[in-house]
Amino acid sequence: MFTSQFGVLLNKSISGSVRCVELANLDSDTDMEIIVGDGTIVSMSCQGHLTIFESDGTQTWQSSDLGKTVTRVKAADMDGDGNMECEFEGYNLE
Ligand SMILES: [Ca+2]
Ligand SMILES: [Ca+2]
Repeated sequence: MFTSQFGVLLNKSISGSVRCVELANLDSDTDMEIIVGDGTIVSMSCQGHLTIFESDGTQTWQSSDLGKTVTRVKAADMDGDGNMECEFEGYNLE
């Protein structure tokens, strides 16, 4: 299953350089979603996004520019309400 999902990822392009990947079942169906954090340095400042793909490779969501290079992303039900949350870490050059 994981080999197939990463195979899908390798055939996708993302605006920035891929920095981190998380697999999580965000919508509680039968498939894992793929959460990708990216980052790019533009004019001595960092840009980055979180992008979510379905397990078949369909992009379903992308954040606006987070103003950081995303270095870590984690998905979990952090408040115990049954819905998944995502947290990320990132850095800028300042
Ligand atoms: Ca799912
Ligand atoms: Ca939750």
